[in-house]
Amino acid sequence: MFSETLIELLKKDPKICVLTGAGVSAESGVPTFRGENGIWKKFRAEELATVDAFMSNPDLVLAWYQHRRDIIDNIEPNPGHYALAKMEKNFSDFCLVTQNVDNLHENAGSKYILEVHGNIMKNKCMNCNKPVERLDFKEGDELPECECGGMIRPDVVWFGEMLPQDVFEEANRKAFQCDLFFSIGTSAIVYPAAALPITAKQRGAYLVEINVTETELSTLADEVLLGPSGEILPKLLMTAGIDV
Ligand code: BJW
Ligand code: ZN
Repeated sequence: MFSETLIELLKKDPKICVLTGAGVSAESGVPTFRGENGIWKKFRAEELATVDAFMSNPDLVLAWYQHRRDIIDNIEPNPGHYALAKMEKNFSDFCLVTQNVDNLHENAGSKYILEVHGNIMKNKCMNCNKPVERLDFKEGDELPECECGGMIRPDVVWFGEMLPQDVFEEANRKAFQCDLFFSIGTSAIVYPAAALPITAKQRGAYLVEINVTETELSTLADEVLLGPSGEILPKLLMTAGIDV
């Protein structure tokens, strides 16, 4: 199932950079964004995850985020998250970049996480940027407001918005420098995060994709491991002799 090249590389303590997406959390019960699973009340992510959607229908967008927080509150990390936390401990240069906003990597014990699309548990004022830790919103509730009068929104990155600059720069640096890059559970279509595996490959890294289906990245990858990340990652570590 795994190439000898990959197993031999893993035994040499390579510099590793991992990019995760919604598929990594799917086995925990978090819906992905795209595909049949990704539709909430007939809306696609592209219709809800924008400033325009929030400004024209804040109730709807806040209710979507509340729905997702409610799911996350009741689930656990899966073996894929735990395997990645284990990798961080086993390799001397390991960087986990996640597009996920669900905290599951942290809950699984990963320490050094670059959250390039923010975190759904955090909120902020649209006007003064003041952080607001937790928001519980029910449809029909009055809209939450900051003391400055600004609207409160989830502290995540919507389409058309810049990613947190320092976080993304660090992710880019790690992709640039790594020997081995894993793109896991992501459709790899949302930029600039989707550029990270391409950067790594162009800089000479060995590129491995783990996904239940092929993606636009598959033709560029050196190795595509088809299957659920919660099954493949623990098997990979076991095959490479990394204690799981
Ligand atoms: C499994 C599995 C299992 C299932 N095991 N695998 C035209 C061309 C190029 C770019 C653009 C363009 N038009 C606009 C853009 C830019 C835009 C973009 O990339 N759009 C594309 C859709 C075309 N990007 C942006 O706007 C970004 N900002 C930006 O570019 O700033 C510069 C700028 C400024 C001003 C003006 C213009 C540009 C920001 C992007 C922000 C994305 N935000 C979201 C929401 C975050 C908050 C939230 O969670 O609500 O991020 S959208 C959503 O997509 C979310 C995700 O992080 C992101 C990626 O999705 P992901 O994780 O890949 O999930 P899925 O569902 O797509 O895929 C899941 C995968 O898992 C699938 O492949 C399954 O097969 C697999 N899977 N089960 C393994 N068990
Ligand atoms: Zn404010």
